[in-house]
Order: sequence, then structure tokens, then C-alpha cells
Amino acid sequence: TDNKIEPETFTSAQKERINELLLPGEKIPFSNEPSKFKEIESELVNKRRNDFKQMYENDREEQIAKLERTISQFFVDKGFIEIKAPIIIDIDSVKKMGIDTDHKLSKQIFYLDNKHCLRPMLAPGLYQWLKNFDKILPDPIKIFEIGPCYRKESEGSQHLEEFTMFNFCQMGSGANRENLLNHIDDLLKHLNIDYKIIDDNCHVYGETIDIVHGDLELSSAVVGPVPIDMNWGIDKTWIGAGLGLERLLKVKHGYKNIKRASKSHSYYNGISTNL
Ligand code: ATP
Ligand code: 9VF
Ligand code: MG
Repeated sequence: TDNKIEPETFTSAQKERINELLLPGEKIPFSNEPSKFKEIESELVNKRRNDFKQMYENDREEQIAKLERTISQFFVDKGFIEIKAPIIIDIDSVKKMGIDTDHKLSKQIFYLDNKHCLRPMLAPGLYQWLKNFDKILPDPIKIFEIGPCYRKESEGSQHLEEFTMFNFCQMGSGANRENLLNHIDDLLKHLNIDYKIIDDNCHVYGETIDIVHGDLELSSAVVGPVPIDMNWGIDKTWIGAGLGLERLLKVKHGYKNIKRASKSHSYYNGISTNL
């Protein structure tokens, strides 16, 4: 139409500002006159301020925290026990994961001092809990954790250096591929997220099953046992999968960049705070 805003009429800084203010799928609002950047910006700022007021009135739940509660409740109901392991871990436990200096992940570790680093994954904590519970609980041992993980990353729209992982595992009876895929299917159906299964390979576990949405990896899943189990005193079969919560939010809400889903001061529930 005659009213259509040609993106070419904006500078790249103006386009960036408009994109930051738009919600996924939202069109640039325009009035009858050929709109000026300032008018569009202030119209969008008003919309976003209203979005915040409505959230404050009606909802007040933060999206990562809410998704954590949803997944947590779902897996507790499926018979998995929730654990919280330390986020500061021994560098030794990264080594016990088979991540040595020629491994891709070894260059992504945030070191704190000579002995400690921030965990890049949940598996070290889960291994230790599997070992503890194996002496206490009946077969099968079903556990999970949801919490922060840290990796130095260079790529942009699908990686965060601080992200939230969900990792469940089941050790003992029922630890087979079919049950693994059923647990993942149950969850992603519950969250209303489409996915495809791709058989893949990784350094830590060898054969992995990747769960993807388009070209975005949502999860890596593994059917054990694997050789590194013996570093942790584990000698039973197991299944497990790790999923990134911010990637689930990116897909669910159609964010172009995962930053909208990250822990941040720039966005709240995917809405710019720069108003
Ligand atoms: P990628 O190949 O995309 O870098 P990965 O295979 O290294 O991911 P895994 O070690 O398999 O990641 O971690 C399990 C899940 O955790 C991933 O499928 C993804 O959902 C999430 N994840 C991993 N790294 C990140 C990151 N930097 N930012 C956000 N989510 C991540
Ligand atoms: C699959 C992604 C080794 C028996 C404690 C559970 C899994 C998860 C792969 C994750 C990782 N492994 N980021 O193990 O569930 O560890 O690379 Si356990
Ligand atoms: Mg992976």
C-alpha cells in the first residue's frame, strides 16, 4: 500500500531500534501520513510500556523461571527426583567427563582458580547423585536437574555464555532408546514444541541423538553405558538428555535471537526494557 514503510528509508541504527521494540511477528505500525521514525518509535514504546503494565497486573512470572517450574513439575510427576548440584565445580570433574585439552569444550570453560570452574554441563553433578542414590533408592534411579551452565561461546543467535540446562537421566531398568525418546516426546508435546530426531556423534559420549527444531539443536540425548562412566564408579545402563531452556523459549516465542530469552537487563520476557 501507499502507507507501507520502506525499510530503506531508515538508517541501520533506526532499523535496529525498531526491531528491538517489535515483538516477534509484529508489523511496523503506521499512520496515514508517511511515518517518521520518531512517530513509529514512540508508538512502539507506548505499546511495550502497556505490555509491561499488563504483565504486572495479570501475570508477573519470569519466562525462564516459569519454564523451569513447568518442566520440574512435569518430571516430578513422571517419577524423577529433582536435584540441585553446585555450579562451582572442580576442574577435575570436567576432566572426568573426558574433556581434555584437545576437546572443543575445554577451550570454553570459565576458570575461577587453579582448582575450580563454572560448570559447562550438568552431567558431573548428576553422575555423583546417581552414585549416591544407587546405594539408597530402588531401581530404576530417575533424577533431573535444571540450572545455570556456563560456556565461552563466539557464535551469535543460538548461543549464550550463561544459559539454563535441563538434564534428566534414568539408570537401571527401562534405560533404552524407546523410553529416552518417549520422555523427550512427552515433554516437547507438553510444551507444544515441534521437533525432529537426528542421529549424531559427540566427543564426550560417542553416539548421540540430537533433537532439533529447524536447524536449532534443542537437545542431545544419549543411551549409555559409555566409557567415561567408570570415572564416576557407574556400571549400569542409563539414558539421559540435556535441553537448553533459552532455546526452548526461542522456538516457543519465535525470537530471532536467543538473547531475548536470556538472563539480561535488556529484555524482560522477550520485551525490550529500553523504553
Ligand atoms: P551446540 O552444538 O549448539 O553448541 P552442544 O551440542 O555443544 O550445542 P550440548 O553439550 O549437547 O550442546 O548441551 C545440551 C543442550 O544445551 C543443547 O542441545 C542446547 O539446547 C543447550 N545449550 C548448549 N550450549 C548452549 C549455549 N551456549 N547457549 C544456550 N543453550 C545451549
Ligand atoms: C546426555 C548434554 C552421564 C548418566 C549423569 C546423564 C546425559 C546429555 C548431553 C550435556 C552433556 N547425557 N550437556 O548424561 O544425560 O553432558 O554433554 Si549422565
Ligand atoms: Mg549437543
